[in-house]
Amino acid sequence: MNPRLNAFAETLDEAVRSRRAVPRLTDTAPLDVAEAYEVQRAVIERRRARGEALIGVKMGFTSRAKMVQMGVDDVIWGLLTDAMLVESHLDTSALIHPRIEPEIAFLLDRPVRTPADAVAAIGGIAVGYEVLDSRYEGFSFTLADVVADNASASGFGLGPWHAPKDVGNVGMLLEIDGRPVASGSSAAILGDPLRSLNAAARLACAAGIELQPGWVILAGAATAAVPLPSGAHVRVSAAGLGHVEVTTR
Ligand code: OOG
Ligand code: MG
Repeated sequence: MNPRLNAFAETLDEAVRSRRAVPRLTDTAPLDVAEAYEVQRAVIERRRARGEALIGVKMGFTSRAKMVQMGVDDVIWGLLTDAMLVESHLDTSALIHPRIEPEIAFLLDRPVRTPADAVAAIGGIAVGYEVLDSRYEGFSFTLADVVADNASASGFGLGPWHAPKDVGNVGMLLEIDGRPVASGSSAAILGDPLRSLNAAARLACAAGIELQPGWVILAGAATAAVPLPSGAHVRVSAAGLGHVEVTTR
């Protein structure tokens, strides 16, 4: 691998492990978006070498709310590993400056070999949340920076799986300690989260990654993300999909 890109991967991997934010890569050397995806893959390869397994894909900036919040206006994607799956507790002291956002998740029960396979491969749908933790100082980045940083992915949690159904326009609510902090509709996700699944399938196929049975696809947040404090109780719900909760310390 190009030594500049390899050094970027090392920097980001080390930032996660040491819980210390780093300056934006693009402030230190040139980086285009295609190269940034190479860095992303190299960071994931390091995690795989430590025993983590790929279990899905996350989509980013699929809603206006997210694009406006972060000042980025292109859909991106990142990879999810088993170590990112949060059960019911999360230790925020292991993170730099975590944020949380409501998501719609798809579970695949068949491989997706071509984008046309995506919708028929849906085995379940759930409400979920994503914990973001940009490795960059000030949670600030350009498009290439955030792509290299695996789209800020840090953790995610899932509510109960439901049989495939229409989730094109369901109300979503994020509450912290009983107070509503973000709300919106799943329609904010590219008009329908199914479009995000299709986009994930297109991007994965183009990158030579086959989406596998058992993998989870996070369609992207319907609302802006909010800071995730320690000692908090978070609840994310979506109409018809129930809810998921997480307690932080
Ligand atoms: C990048 C990740 C965006 C989403 O759901 O739109 C994302 C970020 O906001 O730091 O996960
Ligand atoms: Mg997200």
